[in-house]
Amino acid sequence: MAKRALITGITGQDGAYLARRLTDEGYQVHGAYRRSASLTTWRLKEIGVLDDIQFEPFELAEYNNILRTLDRVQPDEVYNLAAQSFVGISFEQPLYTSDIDGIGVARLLEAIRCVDPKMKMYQASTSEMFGKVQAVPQTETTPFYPRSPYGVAKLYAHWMSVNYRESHDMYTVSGILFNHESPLRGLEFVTRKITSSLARIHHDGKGEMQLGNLDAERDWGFAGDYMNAAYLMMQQETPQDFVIASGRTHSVRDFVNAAASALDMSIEWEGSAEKEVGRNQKTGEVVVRVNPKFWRPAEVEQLLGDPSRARKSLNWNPEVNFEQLVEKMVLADVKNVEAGLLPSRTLE
Ligand code: NAP
Ligand code: G4F
Repeated sequence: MAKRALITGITGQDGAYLARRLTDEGYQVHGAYRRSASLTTWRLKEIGVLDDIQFEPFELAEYNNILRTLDRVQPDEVYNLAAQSFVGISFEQPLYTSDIDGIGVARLLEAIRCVDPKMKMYQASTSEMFGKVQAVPQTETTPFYPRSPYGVAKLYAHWMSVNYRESHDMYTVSGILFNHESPLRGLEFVTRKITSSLARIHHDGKGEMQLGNLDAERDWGFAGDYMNAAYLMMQQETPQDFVIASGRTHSVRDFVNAAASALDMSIEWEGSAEKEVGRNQKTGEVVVRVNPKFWRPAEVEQLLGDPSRARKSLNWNPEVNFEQLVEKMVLADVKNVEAGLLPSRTLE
């Protein structure tokens, strides 16, 4: 009989890639979605799995709804991808973020324990938990020091997952995933903001984008590779947490340069802090401006993960490197602009 999986956060970037991975493995996939005026199905459609998903209305704030969903679906594996996932907004909405990303995970773990503690659970932990990093590179044993309400909430969830594993002998695993991106990334995250803005500037022959901290460094990988790791973590004999990362780090400025170069554009930087601008070398026009509005009250300056344990124990081999990722995202956004698929104004 086909294995049954319940994916929370099915409408997000990772939900789409994981749904693809699991349907390819022959799973019956139940997608838990948050009810809203307009259900976001474009990612599932884009990746070709929309018709394979059985949708379940689901809300992490509602314990009884979680309980009834688990009871009805009886999944073998639960992948908890649902979250308020935008770090920036967590400074403005710390209580909501704590409730969904922190307590919401406790609700889910407790509901699994009640319905059937044999159900396996994957928790979407994050490199944001390392925050003000205590060692470089970060591994599974690096101490945590979160720098945002999002990171704090995720750290609570992370330890709850460990605690249920150790207290109740449940199969819970946390993937400590570093930033992972794709053409299906939300437009408010810096990578997609850059690729969509540059694609539009390239198409229109004019325009500029405003960014925050250009010096922040991230370890960026491809979402498809990272959801493959999530699947592999759930297939092990013994539940264990893993760092999933590329092992390379780049600044936001590097990302802009790489994205511009995929469009045969070269950027010249001048000035510093909020006075820094990036000019199109050919035309001299400003294409990047710094707007302090995008600076965060506390910043994670640099992330760099060491995925050695995952490579060895899971035999995890990512297929897309940084340069390929940037190119993939830029070319997809060039097509999106040409097809009129990008909104003319985005809320950043
Ligand atoms: P995403 O695109 O923002 O997707 C988040 C999903 O969670 C969406 O489907 C959203 O539904 C759902 N959701 C939000 N609040 C909910 C609630 N109260 N109840 C039920 N569902 C809710 O995020 P992602 O990039 O795919 O990331 C997936 C998970 O991995 C998240 O937990 C994120 O924090 C974590 N993570 C991501 C990265 C990364 O670099 N992408 C790295 C480490 C960890 P709507 O469509 O209704 O908004
Ligand atoms: O793309 P970001 O918003 O991602 P961030 O904050 O690293 O969070 C993402 O990765 C985490 C894993 O480490 C996930 F847990 C989380 O759910 C999310 O997927 O920002 C990346 C960096 C930051 O340092 C930010 O300050 O880019 C900097 N940045 C500079 N200008 C900007 C901008 N970020 C955004 N979103 N918009 C800007 O204009």
